[in-house]
Amino acid sequence: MARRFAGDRLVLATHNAGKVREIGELLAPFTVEVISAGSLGLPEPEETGTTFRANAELKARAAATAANLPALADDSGLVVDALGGAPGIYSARWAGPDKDFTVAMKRVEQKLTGKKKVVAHFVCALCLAWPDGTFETFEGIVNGTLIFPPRGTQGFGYDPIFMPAGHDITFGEMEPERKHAMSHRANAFRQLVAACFAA
Ligand code: ITT
Repeated sequence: MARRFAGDRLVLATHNAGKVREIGELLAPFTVEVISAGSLGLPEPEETGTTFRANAELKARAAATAANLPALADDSGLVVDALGGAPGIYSARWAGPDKDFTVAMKRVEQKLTGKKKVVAHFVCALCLAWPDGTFETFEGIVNGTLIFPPRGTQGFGYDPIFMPAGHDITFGEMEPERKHAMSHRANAFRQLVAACFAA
């Protein structure tokens, strides 16, 4: 049995503005006050894990301890089979110190050297941790293909090159509500809600 979330305040342990927006939208139906990591001045822990799950747990547990409140962290990324799973857990790092995802998407395109239909998936691990050290983790994925050049200005990160399976537009071209109906993050979030939030 997963531990239930009984509080009314939650720290969102991410410094990524795209995630803050999306997780904020997913949490909107719940009566919980969301406190940003930035407003508490929480440091960004070094992501030393070798899996999405491990990195989500490390970030959530560090934030819960530092803030003395339950904390929710997200570790996610783009997994490209033809690149041996890259950029994977290093998805943020491929954007370089300036966090420029035009650069990151270009790097992916260059490494694919002209391959046309490339399958890929996004992964999202969400971890809810409590100050006493307990935590619950959930993972979601969404399958799709990559398309170049990038399309659309919605979303964030690698969204403009990712076309979810069964759709003919990229996440970058999709309204947020449609992305939330199928995304890796929404998928992990549904599991979290069912296990920890639902009555
Ligand atoms: P935090 O650790 O502070 O949460 P981060 O950006 O460093 O922020 P990650 O290490 O989890 O987070 O990096 C994941 C990267 O994968 C992220 O920077 C995005 O570029 C990309 N990514 C994750 N989810 C995505 C989505 O829904 N759409 C597009 N790109 C996504």
